[in-house]
Amino acid sequence: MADLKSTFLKVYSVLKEEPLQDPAFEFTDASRQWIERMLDYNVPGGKLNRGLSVIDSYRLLKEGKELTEDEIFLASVLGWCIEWLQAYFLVLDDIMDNSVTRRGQPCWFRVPKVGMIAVNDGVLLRNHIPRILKNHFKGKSYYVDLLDLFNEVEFQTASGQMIDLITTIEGEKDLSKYALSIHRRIVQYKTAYYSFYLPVACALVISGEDLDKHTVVKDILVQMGVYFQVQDDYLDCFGDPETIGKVGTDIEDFKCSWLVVKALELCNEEQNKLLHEAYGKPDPENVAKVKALYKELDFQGVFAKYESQSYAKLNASIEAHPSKSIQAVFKSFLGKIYKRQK
Ligand code: DMA
Ligand code: MG
Ligand code: MG
Ligand code: MG
Repeated sequence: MADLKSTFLKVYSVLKEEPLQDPAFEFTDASRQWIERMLDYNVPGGKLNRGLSVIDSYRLLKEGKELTEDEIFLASVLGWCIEWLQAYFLVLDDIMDNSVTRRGQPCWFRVPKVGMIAVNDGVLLRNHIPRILKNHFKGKSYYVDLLDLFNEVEFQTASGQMIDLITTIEGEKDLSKYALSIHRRIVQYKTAYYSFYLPVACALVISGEDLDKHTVVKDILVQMGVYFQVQDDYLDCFGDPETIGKVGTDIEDFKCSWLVVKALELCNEEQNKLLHEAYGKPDPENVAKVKALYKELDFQGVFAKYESQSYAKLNASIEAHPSKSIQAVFKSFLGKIYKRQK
């Protein structure tokens, strides 16, 4: 695993040269330095779960047959395209969520002299993806399928981000609109497709599989992605910022988080009143009131129950899948996130 990660990181240092030497632009030293710093700051510093899962899944789909060096390289390129996509979404997400830190460092837009240049950096990160795909996959029979896959998933993610954001204005002063059904729609689109479906779909495409025949795979991965985002919502409030590398902002941002939806479900009249008054306010006193309320409602316990139930349900869906190799892909993914602290 440590070995896989270091192989994967070596591919980053190869791929990073491509946008720096892109013949379609006349680089100056300053612009090349900007891109290099921007990439190093935003692309490789995460857990790399999504990217590594492409290689991992590809290997499992091959059922024990060793991957060639070339196959590992191509799977790594796709893994990095997902990490690039993630970097693009996170750079913009942190601006929109008014976040402070990411991966244990200030959000990119908070770095001195970066500011709103980060918006264009996000656009550039996004533009690098089809260029990397072109450099490595043009001419392959599945090239268009890859382009189409990345386009579809990007659209779903951006649409999810939209509903995540507009729900906070629609919900203004009307917390009663927040429900599990809305939460599910938000997280399915903003997180599940790009974080769970995309890595496995990439592995399926390079294995020569037709994605249209794998709707069950998509459904299970979406279910897993929803579980993952509920964890993210939980960690936003109860995670250790040192460990998760970011400081939560969901309460301040009036987000339709799993926690607030659950709180609305479980609270009494008095607690409901407090929630309506304090939720979505930027000052630390109100945030502390909401957190205290979550603790009063025993959210550690409520979440632990959700976590074990989701795990059991996911395992049942996995066991029902006819292919042992696809089951192995799911199990590997689930094993990486079950009871995660970061
Ligand atoms: C993030 O949701 C979704 C995308 C597409 C980046 P979020 O704002 O809850 O993520 P985070 O907690 O990492 O800011
Ligand atoms: Mg965010
Ligand atoms: Mg967000
Ligand atoms: Mg979050």
